[in-house]
Formats: sequence, structure tokens, C-alpha cells
Amino acid sequence: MNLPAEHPLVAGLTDQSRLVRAYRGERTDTVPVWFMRQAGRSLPEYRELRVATRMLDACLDPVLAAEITLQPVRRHGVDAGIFFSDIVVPLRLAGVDVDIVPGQGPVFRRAYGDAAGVAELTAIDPSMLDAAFAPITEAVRRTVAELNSLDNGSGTATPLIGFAGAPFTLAAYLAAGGPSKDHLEARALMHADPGAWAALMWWTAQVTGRFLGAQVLAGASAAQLFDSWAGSLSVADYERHTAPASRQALSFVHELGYEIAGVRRSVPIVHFGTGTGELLGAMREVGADVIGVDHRVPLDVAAGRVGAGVPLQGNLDPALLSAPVTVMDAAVRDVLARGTAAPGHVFNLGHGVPPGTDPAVLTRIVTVVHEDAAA
Ligand code: 1CP
Repeated sequence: MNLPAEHPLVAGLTDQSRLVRAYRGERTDTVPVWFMRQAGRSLPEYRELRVATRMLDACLDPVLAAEITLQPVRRHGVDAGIFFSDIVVPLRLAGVDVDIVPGQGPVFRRAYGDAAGVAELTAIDPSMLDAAFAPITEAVRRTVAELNSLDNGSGTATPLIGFAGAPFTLAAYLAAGGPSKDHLEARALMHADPGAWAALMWWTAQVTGRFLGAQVLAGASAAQLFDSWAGSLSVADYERHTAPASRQALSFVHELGYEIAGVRRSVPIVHFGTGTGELLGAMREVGADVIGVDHRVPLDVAAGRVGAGVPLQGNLDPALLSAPVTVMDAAVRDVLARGTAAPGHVFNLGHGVPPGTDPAVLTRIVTVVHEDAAA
């Protein structure tokens, strides 16, 4: 299926942006930069907007979600917006009883870590979501309308990145009924009842893949799949029990292409997880174009693990955001230097911005990255 003519990639607004070019493996005038969790509690303007609204209600309010997405782009001059939402939003829209509890994260009415729980979920037909995504589609449209005229110094519009949780990471929450340390409930179900596990993987892949596809169709110029907790799996379990579902989720983006100057293009897909040093090659195999690397593996080492020709995203340790400026600047330059080992590099943190971060530090990093000669 082709993206519509007004999509920013098709209209030529973001196809040549630093972000999209780096995701295609091209070197750009400067390395593009954005931050995971750039929208959120590090920004006073976010805290002010969110005062009276629960997290998931904010995600489903198109005006609020668009405004929160735009705040860090305006403030820091980053090369991309990431859509303000959460990985559990499509579950809520499917009718699953989930809330995001401040200081804790997603909490479900019940845990779904057994055959009965899985049966309850899979009774919901994922195709019902296409209509339920109206607030998401509307929020993306509003965001993109402003990003299209926001040039942060690259001479193009600013692209929006859509995102979703990978089936395993969603299952880690569903099986435990909330955040868990080693994701034991999900990993136990995988082995105790492979049939129920396969059904759960199929259902979450459908739900989360549709969520990602809807954001791209509505105007996102790239997509990121967060398999944040995949690092708790062995390579064998990852490949056997979760990779097929991640591949299935990404098929909802793969089917959306476009043609520009007679050349067929696809929408770039980034795949990220934490503690995934052993899995980097396997995570590429599920159909990702770019691998997001956490701070545990230096980018030049990661480049060797994912194979030649794969662009990388990452990977400043978030702990450095509170270090003295000279220490932080040196670490930023080290990340940039190691990133030259990949054909394309998008600067980011190794995981999300910690809530207490001084936003001026993030703005400073954007300047240091954009001024670095190594690009
Ligand atoms: O700016 C951005 O990056 C966009 C916003 C965003 C993203 C990409 C939010 C808003 N959530 C996410 C994805 C997400 N949600 C992931 C994958 C990314 C990652 O690894 O950090 C995960 C694992 C979640 C689940 C989740 N939601 C947690 C983690 C809980 C745990 O297990 O430790 C939490 C704390 C949330 C709530 C949440 N989501 C987003 C925000 C701003 C918040 C905090 C809500 C608040 O203000 O209280």
C-alpha cells in the first residue's frame, strides 16, 4: 500500500531530512540527534500541561498529545519529534483495563500470564482497533502539520518518529499484570504453555503492529519498535519464541511504501532494547533497518555485531547527563567518533532521559553534536 500524497515523506518534506538520510545509511552535514523520552518530566512546560490529566488520558487527547510532542522539538532543536504516547495505549484502546500509575508505570486489572488470561485477550479482534485509533491519527496529523514548517537548521521539515512496544515487552507487562524485574512471568509462560504463548504473541503483534502502522499512515516518517526488556532472553529463546511476532508487527510498516523520483522507498524502522548486546544481530534479522544500541556496548563494537551496512542509533549513558560538562562533552564526542564505524549514525541516549534531568543539558548536547567535526 502506498502512503498518501500528503504524507511528509511522499511530499518531499522529510525524505531528505538528516534523520531519514542517516536511517538510510547516508552521512549528513551533521549527525542528527533526538532523545528517547525527550517529551516528559524533564520539561517544566510538560509538568505544567499534565497537572490535571492522567497519563493515558493525555495520550488520547489529540491537542495535548500534539503539544507535548512538539515541546522538546521547539526547546532543544532536535532533529526529530517522537510521538507522545505509550506502548500500552493500543491495549487500552482494545479495551484492556490498564492504567499508568505515576512513579510505577503500566498496571493492569489482572495478570494475563496463564491460558485463561491469554484466552480473554485473544477474544478481542485486533481489527476493531483501526476505528479506535482516531485520537492517535488526529494527534499525529496535528503534530505533523506543525513539524512540516519547523526547520531546525537542516533545510527540511522536522520528521516525526512513531513508536510501539514489541510483542515480548508488552507480554512482559501483560503476564505480570504490571512492571516486573526479570519478566519471569512472561518467560515462564513461554516454556510452560507454548500454545498459549504463541497465541499471546500473535495477538500482541497484531495490536502493536496496527498501532505503529496507524502512526506512519497518519504522517510519521520513521518507526521505532521498543523491545525494552528483550535483554532478559537468551538468543535461542528470542529467535524461537519472540522474533516471529516482532517480524509480524513490523509487517504493518513494511507494507507502507512510497515512490520518489521513480525510486521505491520504504519507511525506516529502528529496533531498540536494553541489555541486548547478545541480541543485536538477531534484532536486525526481524526486519529492522537501524539498530538502537544501549550504553553497554560501544557503537564501534555494535557495528561489528550487526554486520556491515547497518546504521546505528545511540548511545550516551543517561548517567552522564548529571556529570560535569567537560566529562559529558568528552563522552558525547566519544560516542560520535565510535558512530563513524556505522554507515549512518543518529545520536541518542542509551535509554530514556531520567526525569530529574536539567533540560539545558539536553539542549547543550544538541549543540555539541551539531557542531562536531567528526560528522
Ligand atoms: O518522549 C518520548 O520518548 C515519548 C514518550 C514515551 C515512550 C517512547 C512514553 C511516555 N512511553 C514510551 C515507551 C515506553 N513505555 C517504553 C519503551 C521505552 C523505554 O524502554 O523506556 C516502556 C517500557 C514503557 C512502559 C512505561 N510507561 C514505563 C516503564 C515502567 C517499567 O517497567 O519500568 C513507565 C514509567 C511508563 C509511563 C510513561 N510513559 C511515558 C511517560 C512520559 C511516562 C511517565 C508518566 C508520568 O508522567 O507519570
